Amino acid sequence: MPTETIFSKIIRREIPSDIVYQDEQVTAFRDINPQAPVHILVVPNKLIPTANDVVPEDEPVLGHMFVVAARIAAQEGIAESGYRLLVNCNRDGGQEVYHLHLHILGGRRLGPMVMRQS
Ligand code: DGP
Repeated sequence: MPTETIFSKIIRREIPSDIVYQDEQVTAFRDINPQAPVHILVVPNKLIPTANDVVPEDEPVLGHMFVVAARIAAQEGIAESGYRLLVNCNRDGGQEVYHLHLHILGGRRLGPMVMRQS
């Protein structure tokens, strides 16, 4: 069984967070450590630890995450100016919380997609 993270408690509203959207499939809330003026995480209510753990049965919820992200981007006023949707996977991807989530980042020019090697 995958191990629950803090996100499961947020989804169940057992700990406080700034939830901007929730339905039976996904929960979206503001990141505690925002990297841009708009930084919202869209999380499947079902615990999927990483992108590696996605299975064909998850296709509906994964598609729904994009539909919800587009709706939130419009609500936040960043749809036209643009934004970035991002999923980190495992150590090299910089994943910190092992409950799959889609970052919505926007509200400023975000710069290069990845850090350049020095
Ligand atoms: P990642 O590196 O892709 O696993 O991103 C995890 C994000 O989750 C990171 O930007 C900070 C955010 N985060 C971690 N703990 C909490 C929390 O308790 N509440 C909220 N709102 N965000 C959190």
